[in-house]
Order: sequence, then C-alpha cells, then structure tokens
Amino acid sequence: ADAWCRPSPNGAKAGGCYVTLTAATDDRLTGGSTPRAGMLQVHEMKTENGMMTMSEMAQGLPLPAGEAVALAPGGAHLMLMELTAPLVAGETVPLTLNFADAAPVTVQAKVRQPAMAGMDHGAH
Ligand SMILES: [Cu+2]
Repeated sequence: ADAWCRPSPNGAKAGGCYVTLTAATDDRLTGGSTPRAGMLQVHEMKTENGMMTMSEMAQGLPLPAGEAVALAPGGAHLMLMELTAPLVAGETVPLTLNFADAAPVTVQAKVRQPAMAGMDHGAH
C-alpha cells in the first residue's frame, strides 16, 4: 500500500522508494526489480558512531504475518540503483517486489516529495 518514490536529483544514479507491506503469512522482502533501474535492493539505515549509514539487508526485511510494515524515510527503504532516468515528481514507477515465500508483487509507486523533510538520499 502507499508506494511512493522520492524524486531523484538531476544526475543522481540512485533513488529511494517506500511502501507499506502487510504479509498474510510470515515472510521476508528480499529485493525486487524495476524497468527504471539496474538494481532494486532492500536497504536499512543504521546509526553508527553518530553517523547514518545504509546497507543492503542481506537476509531481507522481516514481514510478520498480519502486521503492516512501513518502509519510510530514515528507516528501511527500497533502493533503486543505476537509474535509467531521473525520478520526476508526478510520474508513476512500477516496482516488482520479491519475497522469500510469496509470489512477486508489482506496485505502482508515485514519485512525490516526502511529507516531512527527511535525510537527503541523493548522495548515495
Ligand atoms: Cu539506500
């Protein structure tokens, strides 16, 4: 539900997308794909020594049955890498999400500015 992407600054090769997922049974979000980027990874943000860093969740993002898990700025996110073109506010981007157990799901993510000013993600 509520899939959206942050507009990518001109020239940026990566962009962040967010979605809320509710699994019917215990599952994990392991990654995905999109025609708009070479790679789609699941990333998490961590604070280490006072610095925010992000890394791929190698085991995937746990999705407990029946629980709405929100990917949101400052936390877990979908990272589009090797963008084929900038993500422009107002457009819609198809994202196919892969799960450990469930069949892949394609969502249409709206590109828009975040409701609240978050961390700049363009430098990634
Ligand atoms: Cu990331």
